[in-house]
Amino acid sequence: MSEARGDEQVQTVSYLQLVDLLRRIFLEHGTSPDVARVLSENCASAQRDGSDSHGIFRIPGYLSSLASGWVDGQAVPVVEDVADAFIRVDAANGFAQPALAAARSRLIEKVRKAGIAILAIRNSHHFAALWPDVEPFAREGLVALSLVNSMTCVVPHGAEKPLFGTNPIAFAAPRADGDPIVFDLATSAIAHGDVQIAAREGRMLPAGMGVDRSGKPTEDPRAILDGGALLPFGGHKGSALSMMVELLAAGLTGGHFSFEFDWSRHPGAQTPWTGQLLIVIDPDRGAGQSFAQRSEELVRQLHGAGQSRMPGERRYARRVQSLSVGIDIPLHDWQRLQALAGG
Ligand code: NDP
Ligand code: PYC
Repeated sequence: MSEARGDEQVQTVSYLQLVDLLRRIFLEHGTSPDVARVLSENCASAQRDGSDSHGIFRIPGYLSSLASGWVDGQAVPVVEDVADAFIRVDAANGFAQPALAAARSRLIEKVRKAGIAILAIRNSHHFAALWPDVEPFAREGLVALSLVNSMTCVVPHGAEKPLFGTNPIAFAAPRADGDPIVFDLATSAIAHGDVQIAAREGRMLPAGMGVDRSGKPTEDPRAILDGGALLPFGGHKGSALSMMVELLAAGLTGGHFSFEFDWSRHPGAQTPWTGQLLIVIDPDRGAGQSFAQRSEELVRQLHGAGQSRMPGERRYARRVQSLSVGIDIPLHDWQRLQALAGG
């Protein structure tokens, strides 16, 4: 049932209802059942946790990329076991999340045996939030770090034209008495998705996020999207991290750098064709004591020092709320999703 929330009519749905609708949409638009399952859970989790730039907002982009033939929704990832602590996956021009799913159990086996393992995914499209890729490892007591590069839209510090992608980094570590510590951040001053949302809502951005097509600083999201570009966060420091993401997510995996693919012949293509690196560590091989107790102590000290909000906590709070009272979706968005699923 829909109801009014302030000025807006919303439909409140359960997480499982949303997963089911998204799964039917992906199937209707040509993905395999496996891909539809993985992407629908990923996208519904982002919506559930309030990761608004990578929830249902992204569905039109997924579908137009699929329709353009740019990404293969039926791709079957090829997993190669290349060393004691190294797995490679060719995502076969499909999405990155099914590639991770295909290698995950072997990756964990290697981590348990060697103390650390690397997963290098190439020939892949990542169009989602990165935290869903790392948080589950921390829930199994492991530390995980992941990097993905995207599409050229960020001007490196001191440069004159865009080269880097928005290149997120996500990290997850277990805690003894709480949800894992997770951060997930674009190395650009703002994610491209948030610029699109601001443009759609007619909002200006804070200063320092981007430049217009002539390279002049602008707070207008439309000027950034219309031939302009983003800036790295934190000047030369964010720029160095973004460079590292290009090197590890693309250079090391065999994926494309953010500037290396040309989607101009695929009108409608929106999913970056790049690579992803995951490094997963068994932390108890380090100090030889319970890492989760040590991270708990760090959180205790951070709280004591006055930090009341840990990264990840906003999402966890939203998750609790979504799972208890449901996920509010603007009615017109819900109706559009139902139409995309074929009624
Ligand atoms: P944010 O700046 O919103 O948040 C970055 C991190 O900082 C989050 O872990 C967040 O926790 C935490 N955080 C935010 N505010 C505070 C605060 N006041 N105190 C403590 N911690 C805080 O993220 P971005 O806009 O940089 O990225 C948004 C999403 O876009 C990410 O999920 C990212 O993966 C995705 N993205 C994906 C790309 C791709 O190629 N697939 C490319 C670029 C971005 P919390 O989550 O709890 O808010
Ligand atoms: O929000 O910057 C972004 C982004 C790029 C690819 C997927 N999301």
